[in-house]
Amino acid sequence: GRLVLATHNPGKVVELAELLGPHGLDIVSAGDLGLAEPEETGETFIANAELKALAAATASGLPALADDSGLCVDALGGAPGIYSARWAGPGKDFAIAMARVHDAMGQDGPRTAHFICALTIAWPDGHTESVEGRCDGRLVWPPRGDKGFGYDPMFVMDGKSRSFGEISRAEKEADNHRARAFAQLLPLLPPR
Ligand code: ITT
Repeated sequence: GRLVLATHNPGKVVELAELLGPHGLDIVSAGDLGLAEPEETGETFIANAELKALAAATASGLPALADDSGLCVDALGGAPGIYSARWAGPGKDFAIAMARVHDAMGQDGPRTAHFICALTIAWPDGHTESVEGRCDGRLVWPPRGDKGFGYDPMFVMDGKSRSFGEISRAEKEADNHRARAFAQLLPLLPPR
């Protein structure tokens, strides 16, 4: 069957396409279908994933998978959280977003943070299923490496010494918040 990837973020497309690969679905991207990006008015990751997936499923007539994710920093009371993309500004500049996080944290607080990834699959009839994955780690400064996307260069996952910006794509995809969410979503995917 066909599945719409309801995201306009190229970094997510790479990771989700890799995770979906073995499942044998025919993936179409929201961008290729010319689907509009709905405004993210939700107050939780799951609410935003649901509204993006539903908008794409309704507009396309196909099942749609959306991802809403972000970085939650303990010293900032969970910010930027659902506002992680918005902290990069209209230019989507994550060097600026990372510097904003670093400046807001100050020197002395805890360095701990986690990524959350909410995934929703929605069907054209309005049915949805949502799951959430989390990965804990700590923030480093200055950012390290140029792989990955978003906040990857400043995040070191628990158990690793290198940042998500320094490890290979395969190593990041093997275990992170998105892979953990996806593992729960697998039994809910449409058949190939
Ligand atoms: P879509 O809504 O089109 O999917 P978006 O980039 O606006 O794209 P979000 O609203 O979910 O998506 O924003 C999440 C932001 O959190 C994203 O832009 C990244 O900067 C960051 N983020 C999420 N997952 C990440 C990861 O695995 N590594 C680094 N940063 C991540």
